[in-house]
Amino acid sequence: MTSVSPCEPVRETASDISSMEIRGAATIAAAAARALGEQARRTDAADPAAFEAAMRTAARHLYETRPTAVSLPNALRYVLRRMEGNRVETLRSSVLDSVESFTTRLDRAQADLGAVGANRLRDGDTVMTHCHSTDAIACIQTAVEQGKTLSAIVKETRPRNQGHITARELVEIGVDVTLIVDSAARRYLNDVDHVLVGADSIAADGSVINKIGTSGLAVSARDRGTPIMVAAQTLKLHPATMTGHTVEIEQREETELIETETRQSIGDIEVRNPAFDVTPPRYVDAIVTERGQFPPESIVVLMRELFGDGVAEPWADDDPGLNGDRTVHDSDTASDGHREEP
Ligand code: RUB
Repeated sequence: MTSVSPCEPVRETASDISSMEIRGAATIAAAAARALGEQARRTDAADPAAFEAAMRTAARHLYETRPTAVSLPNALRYVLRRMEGNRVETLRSSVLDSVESFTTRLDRAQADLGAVGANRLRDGDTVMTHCHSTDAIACIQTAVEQGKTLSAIVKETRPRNQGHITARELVEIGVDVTLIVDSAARRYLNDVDHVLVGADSIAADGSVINKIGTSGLAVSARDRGTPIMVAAQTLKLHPATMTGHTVEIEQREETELIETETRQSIGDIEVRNPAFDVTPPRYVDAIVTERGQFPPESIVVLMRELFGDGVAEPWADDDPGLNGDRTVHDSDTASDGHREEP
């Protein structure tokens, strides 16, 4: 089989995901789906087999960018599984249609999830956030639109300070924001009514894989009796974890933590920079999705309903797959390869 290199927009999107110009699980999924659409538009394939091969190559290229957010393989799966036809033009239009339906579903899911999450927030509540999650912000935004006044204590989220993005967006929607260093979280938990975070993957056992620091925050919050709410559309459900696969935790560049010169001046040290961690289900009170809220232990029921017992891996020529070949460490999850309604 001839291997064609992905088109420019696919390579650019992949590069932006790797460098985190495009970041956050839902945003990555939407960008990857749109990039597949560009590939479909630009593929000058002579026959259906060549078109399909080009699409799979593009999907693999996108897949290999970041390993932890299952929204990425779920998005790729959603689009590729709906690729059908025995002519190039039919295949192309099926991909373009599914890219559009995927992005529409994504927006609708976030709005629906926001309404469910907003019901948990009362007028006058204070929320503590970690990292930047569009799903979490959707809950706050909907609550504000319902007329509730909310305050937020926003963890800066080292090393990349995604908390600054959260702070800016919350200010824009009229929330009072207090920014804190990550290590101050426990000190402020007494002032907080909810911890509200997003997820990159949710494993079949209800474990939540999210930005590094989430698990420590959840343990402290449980110690203080503060409820921990995870906002995660079903795109974040990791179907491969149903069959025992684990979720790979991305290790990022050491230079995100410390400049080379400073490091050399310290001496012979190891530097580790895991981007995500795993919060066990016992520390999570509710997983808020567009299908309602779930205790983490019951998320597997929803996962089975959405994915069945298996996970197709249509980007692989001979099917090693986007999810199946990833080793997960402590847990795994999430996606949107949904078998489901149109
Ligand atoms: C982002 C992160 C977010 C989830 C959910 O990590 O951990 O909490 O991706 O985001 P990074 P969303 O900045 O390393 O991508 O709710 O927007 O999908």
